Amino acid sequence: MNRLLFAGLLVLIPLAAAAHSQLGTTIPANGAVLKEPPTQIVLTFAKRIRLTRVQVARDQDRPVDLDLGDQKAFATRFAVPVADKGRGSFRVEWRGLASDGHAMRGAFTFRVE
Ligand SMILES: [Cu+2]
Repeated sequence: MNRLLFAGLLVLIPLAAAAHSQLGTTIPANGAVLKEPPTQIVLTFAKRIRLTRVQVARDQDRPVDLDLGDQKAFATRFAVPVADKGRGSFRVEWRGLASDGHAMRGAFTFRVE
C-alpha cells in the first residue's frame, strides 16, 4: 500500500469512530457500589440513538431483557425500569442504532451490597 494513503487511513479511522454516538454517562455509574438496588437504569448518549435492547445479568445468572416501554424513538437519554434483584454483581448490556445506521453496543457493571 502507498505510504501516503496508509497515513491517510490512520487519520480517518478515529474520525469515523468519533462520528458515532458515544455513551456519555450511566446511572448507576460503571463500577458503582450501591447500598440499595436501582429502580431504573439510565443511559445518556452524546448523540441521539435508537436503543434496541437492554439486558441485565446478576452474577452468573442468565441475562434478562428489560422492557424499554415506549422508548423506541431516537433519543439521547433512556430511563429503563429494572426490578429489584437483590444483592450481587450486575452487568448491563445494551444495543442500539446510531443515527447513521451503524449498530452500537456496550456494557457496564455495578454492585449492590
Ligand atoms: Cu457510524
